[in-house]
Amino acid sequence: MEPGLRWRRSCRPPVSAFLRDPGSGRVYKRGKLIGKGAFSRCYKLTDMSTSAVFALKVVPHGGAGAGRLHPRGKVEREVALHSRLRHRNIVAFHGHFADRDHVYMLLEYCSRQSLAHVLEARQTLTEPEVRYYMRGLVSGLRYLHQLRIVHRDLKLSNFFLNKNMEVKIGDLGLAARVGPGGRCHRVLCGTPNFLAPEVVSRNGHSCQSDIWALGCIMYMVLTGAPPFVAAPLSEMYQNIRDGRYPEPAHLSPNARRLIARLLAPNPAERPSLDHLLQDDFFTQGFTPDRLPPHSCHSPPIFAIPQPLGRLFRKVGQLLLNQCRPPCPFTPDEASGPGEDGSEPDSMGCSGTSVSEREAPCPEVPINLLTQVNLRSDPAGPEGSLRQEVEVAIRKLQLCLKPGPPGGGPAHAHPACQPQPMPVALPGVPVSLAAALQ
Ligand code: 9ZP
Repeated sequence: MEPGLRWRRSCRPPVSAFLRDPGSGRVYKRGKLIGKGAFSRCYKLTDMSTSAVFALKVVPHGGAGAGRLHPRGKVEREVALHSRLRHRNIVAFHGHFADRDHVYMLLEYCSRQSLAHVLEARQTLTEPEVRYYMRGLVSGLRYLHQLRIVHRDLKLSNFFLNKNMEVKIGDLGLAARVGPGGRCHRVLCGTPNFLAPEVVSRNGHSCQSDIWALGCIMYMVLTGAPPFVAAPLSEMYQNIRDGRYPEPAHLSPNARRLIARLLAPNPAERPSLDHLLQDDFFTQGFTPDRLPPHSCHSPPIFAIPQPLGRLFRKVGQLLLNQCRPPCPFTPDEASGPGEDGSEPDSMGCSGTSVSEREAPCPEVPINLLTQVNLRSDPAGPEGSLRQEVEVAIRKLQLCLKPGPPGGGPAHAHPACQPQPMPVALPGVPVSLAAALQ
């Protein structure tokens, strides 16, 4: 069939293999199709003169012959809003141009796709990862909210990951500015994912409605399922209005408490973005500064620089011994193969960690061993070792802090409830033992 006839039948004008921005004169080469939306198609795009790579969003103009009509003015609104934004946790807007058939938006290319892809591969994420991602999301969202912009469609597939695993909020197609009352009554077209009670009750969308969505997202990445599911829709809306969702009993008490705060039916009771990062979930647990790319498909093991790795391994084993005496492994076995550096030291706490592989007791009495995988790393450059050790001590102190009263892992063995570190640790230099307390 003749190409022109084909697109008129499919109602989509073709996108040229080469595109020229008439404003800048730049020429781009269109790459592979990376996705399709209701009104848009997205491609990888390369600048022919600089080799810079972008994600290209192509939207047909509304009007005759444009196929499925894009609501008039919507793309112009998205361009006007997004093009003014600049923040490391918001997908960068690099420019736009149009021809007879299309509007083209040049957006930051995120080679590791989205958090939806990560969750699909992983089913659930660890709490340190969730803290890492949420810290980035809160930062991007705080920027939007300061500009009185509500996103209105926060969801995992709108959180993009660049090659360094930095998270970026994207797709501002439903974003809108809130009025002086802090609410936005603009009609929501499309199907936003995590509707807040006030949106279900048609009281308008506010910044706090985005916070509700963050609560749904946190629930989803930690449990693998959304808190509210549509069966039937009227029941789901009632559950949303009541803030009633299946209790995620296997999560840490701090995670459960923060989810409950975020999913408060009354928007005024939800924490502000500034208060969110002060929550115990963030302050009492380890947050990595970066994530390894392999965490897109397998749980990460976080690293502690040597020589602390070896020490921590011993401390961990001493604590395991306390956990359920008598432990069947001997001090010889306890020093393990990692000592000579042939196998990484590991004080794992989730996934296939020390608690599963080496310890007789799968539930371990300290937050450290329930929240994070720790592995010793070869020492960094000479000069940075002291600094790394200091940072590691601070992080370990946070991890080792016993949870609040009764606040151990929900499934913990009674003999494994959080205990303060002993004053003297056999075999541990006193100064370091003190630093760890
Ligand atoms: N998709 C499979 C279906 C082929 C991919 O392989 C794929 C790969 C990506 O990078 C390697 C990628 C998306 C899909 N990356 C990416 N997608 C974006 C994006 C940035 N990077 N965005 C920037 N702003 N908005 C987003 C948005 C539109 C360009 N997307 C995707 C959303 C759905 C498709 C593209």
